[in-house]
Amino acid sequence: MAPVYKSKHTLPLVIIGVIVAALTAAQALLIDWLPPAASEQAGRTSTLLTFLFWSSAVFFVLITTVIIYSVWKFRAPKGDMSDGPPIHGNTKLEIVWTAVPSVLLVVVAIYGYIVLERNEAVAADALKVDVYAQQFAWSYGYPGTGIQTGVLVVPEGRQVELHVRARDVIHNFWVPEFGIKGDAVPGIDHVLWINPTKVGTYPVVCSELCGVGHSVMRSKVEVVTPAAFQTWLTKSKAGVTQGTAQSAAAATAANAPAATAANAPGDVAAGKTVFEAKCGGCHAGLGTEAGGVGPKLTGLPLTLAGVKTQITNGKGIMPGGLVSGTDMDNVAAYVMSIN
Ligand code: HEC
Ligand SMILES: [Cu+2]
Repeated sequence: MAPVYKSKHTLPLVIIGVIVAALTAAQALLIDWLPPAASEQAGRTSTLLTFLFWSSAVFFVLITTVIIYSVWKFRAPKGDMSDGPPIHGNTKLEIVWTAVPSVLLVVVAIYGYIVLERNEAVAADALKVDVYAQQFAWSYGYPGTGIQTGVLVVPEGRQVELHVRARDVIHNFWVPEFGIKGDAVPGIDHVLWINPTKVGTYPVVCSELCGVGHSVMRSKVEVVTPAAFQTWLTKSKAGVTQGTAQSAAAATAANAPAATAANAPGDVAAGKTVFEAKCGGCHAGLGTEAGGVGPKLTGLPLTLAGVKTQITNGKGIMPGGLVSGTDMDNVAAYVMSIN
């Protein structure tokens, strides 16, 4: 029977190609490279990334296959010290390997531009939130409401316009699930747009080395339903709670006297929430464990007044003024309760 392949190179090239393609595809498909997208921006960016990845994968497989085959097939025999045959260019090949990447690059440039344009399209009803970064904590302000929190609360399905600022050194605001990150630079108002699509709690990470506490500079973003957001906003505005949307919901569910008692000055439970948001980055295990940037706060000769002075003024690496007012009373009460 006549051989079905046109050249003696075809079969080995196909075999090597299949193996390289299988290994490449396995890496692509078996590893979760990106977290599930929780914003419109993340969805577009990961589709672009998938397109880039698979176009690269095709060329990677083609080129690697030819290289592996050539290295094996055309290697110099043992003891052969002679030069290889002189080969001077191949016009057809050169045109092809210039034209194909050029077309691909233009396609990627246009596609990338479209994604960027859509990701940064500003909605008329965007919710403006100030994001403050400082060693080693995040805080958020809602302009016109007086609300300051340690957890970013945003409604699902509405654009959030984040104004990212730094109070000391350069930090970087990053929510992996949102597919967006941006530097917080002292003196610069860096604007990021995010359209959250999925209710849930996601981590906020500092992704710019900013000092000893960098690795613990974390906070949370809660994406809640528009109704829950309104409830949280109203409660927070009234100064009833400075906690999270969940605690606001809990306060709503509870009867009125309980809600009042839970937020009376010096409340330990409320203080714990504040501690988690503002102090937990440095004091590990909610202040009960060693190993953070700051010391373990149990078994120390602390006084309530001393703790408040320390929170106001700061000490060493610990910045002063992280909390004030009711939050200060509550967090001080929490510290005394674990001490
Ligand atoms: C940036 C990291 C950081 C943050 C954020 C932080 N601390 Fe500290 N904390 C420290 C360090 C470091 C010390 C030790 C300071 C020293 O003795 O030089 C400390 C010390 C303390 C002490 C005194 C312990 C003692 O030995 O007297 C208390 C109380 C305390 N922190 C409470 C808090 C509270 C409450 C918060 C939140 C409002 C907070 N810290 C936020 C880093 C931090
Ligand atoms: Cu940082």
